[in-house]
Amino acid sequence: MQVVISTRNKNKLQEISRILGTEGIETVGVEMFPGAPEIEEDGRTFAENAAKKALTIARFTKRLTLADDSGLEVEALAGAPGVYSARYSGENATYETNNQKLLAELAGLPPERRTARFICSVAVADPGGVIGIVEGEYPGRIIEEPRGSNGFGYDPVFFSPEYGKTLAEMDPKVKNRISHRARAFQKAKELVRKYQKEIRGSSR
Ligand code: ITT
Repeated sequence: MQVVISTRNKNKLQEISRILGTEGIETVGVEMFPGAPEIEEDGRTFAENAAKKALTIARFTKRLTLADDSGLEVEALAGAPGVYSARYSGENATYETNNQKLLAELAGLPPERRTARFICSVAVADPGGVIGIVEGEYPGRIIEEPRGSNGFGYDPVFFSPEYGKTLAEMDPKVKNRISHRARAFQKAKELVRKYQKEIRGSSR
């Protein structure tokens, strides 16, 4: 079974391929389909953006497609950066400038006021429509200085109390087992399985 992953983010594609690969679901990135449309992420929620990304690419590729929209919600910032996580520090944002902005916004706040969570919404769609949307989250807090070099995005400033380290200090294998993305894609796997069964059933 092959599914298309509607992302242009190589780090995300790698994590997703590893998560789904353990169940024998083969992934192919949207980059393999020349001319695939760029999708404007203009939804108000992660779920809306994930659904738009999955459906647009399912229609273009005519294949079962999974898309995730993910980001960081910081409690003291009323849920920001949220759906703007990728471009938090502006048009030319990099992971580093986003982390710098986040640390500046939280400067002076004590650890107990720096709680945050990563959220990941995954939508599954075929050319006929969206089949389902699931969500996973991972709780933690923002530390004062980046630590570690694994992962991507906000990983170096996101501390997991459960493991006593940042996600960037964590073995990627562990992150791929416990993260918001892992949790959401575990649920998405079930949707893919159900879809496979129904397709097989209806072609008999
Ligand atoms: P696509 O839209 O092509 O999938 P993207 O990087 O724009 O790629 P998102 O819209 O989902 O992806 O933005 C998610 C941003 O949230 C991402 O750029 C990171 O800054 C942050 N993020 C998401 N998951 C993360 C993770 O596991 N670790 C660290 N940061 C993460």
